[in-house]
Amino acid sequence: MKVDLFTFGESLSVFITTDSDSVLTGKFYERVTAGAEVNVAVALARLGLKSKYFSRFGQDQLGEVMIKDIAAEGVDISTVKRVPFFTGAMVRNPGKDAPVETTYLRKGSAASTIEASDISDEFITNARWVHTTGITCAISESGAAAVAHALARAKALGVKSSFDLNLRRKLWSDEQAAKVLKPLAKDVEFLIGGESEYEVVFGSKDAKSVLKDANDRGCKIAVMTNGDQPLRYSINGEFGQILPPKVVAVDPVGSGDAFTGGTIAGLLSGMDELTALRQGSRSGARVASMFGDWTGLPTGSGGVINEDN
Ligand code: KDG
Repeated sequence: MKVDLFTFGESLSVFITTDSDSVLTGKFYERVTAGAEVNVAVALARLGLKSKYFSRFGQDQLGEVMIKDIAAEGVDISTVKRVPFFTGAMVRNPGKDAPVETTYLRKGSAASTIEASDISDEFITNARWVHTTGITCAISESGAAAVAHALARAKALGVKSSFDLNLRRKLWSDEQAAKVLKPLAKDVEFLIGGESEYEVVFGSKDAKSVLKDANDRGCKIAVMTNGDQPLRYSINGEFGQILPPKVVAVDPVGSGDAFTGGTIAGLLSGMDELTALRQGSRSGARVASMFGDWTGLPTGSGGVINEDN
């Protein structure tokens, strides 16, 4: 059956201290499932659309519980692979009084063995939209090849796609990231990045010129996010900005994915680009106002946020 979104990447078990705002002193942890791509898949499912997510998980208990968490959100996870490597994790503090500090336990993880042959044409032709991120490119060379393959096949098969630069400086150097990500940031319907991500990949954070440059590279909707500050966009050469709804920021982690998911869902529901970006911005702000990557993801139907959110 046709799905609205196909995405793939690494899901992590995120261990967050509950008794202290530092991993250095915390003794108790809450575990949740998250990851840039799966967050987008869940964002669409919450809005009543059909998401399919692929990853490789370890043959371990963390893999098992994470698959259950994702399936419980209504995301189609039926074609994931279980491989003889460990399931990745991340350890962090909640960031209530101190800045969020993250540690990854993911080098050599199950998901880092994702490869281009995992992404069959069937996954792509059975979807209305394909979403990828720079994180999959950072976790391994085979992951980067899988992203390049998925974007190329989506283009060849006429399926709309998006690419979130999602630079993770703990995973690779700026030079490595720019070399791999720049050639991928082209010919997508929707390109997303933060100010410093554009600076690393495109060598400039001047929103007007760098977003126009992205349009010229075939990215129809190019967006530069900036936390709770106005997000800048350029749609086919038309530049503008959107002020995100004001909220008390509790946990910004995951809000970028909520923005992306809310926007893609809006576009798939038939909204014009600007209305879809506004919906994305609303979704991102809501997630930032609550703790956790999935907690604040709004509900809706047909890709449109319900008014009571
Ligand atoms: O975008 C939110 C992600 O950063 C978080 O869920 C963990 O995927 C993650 C990562 O690689 O940092």
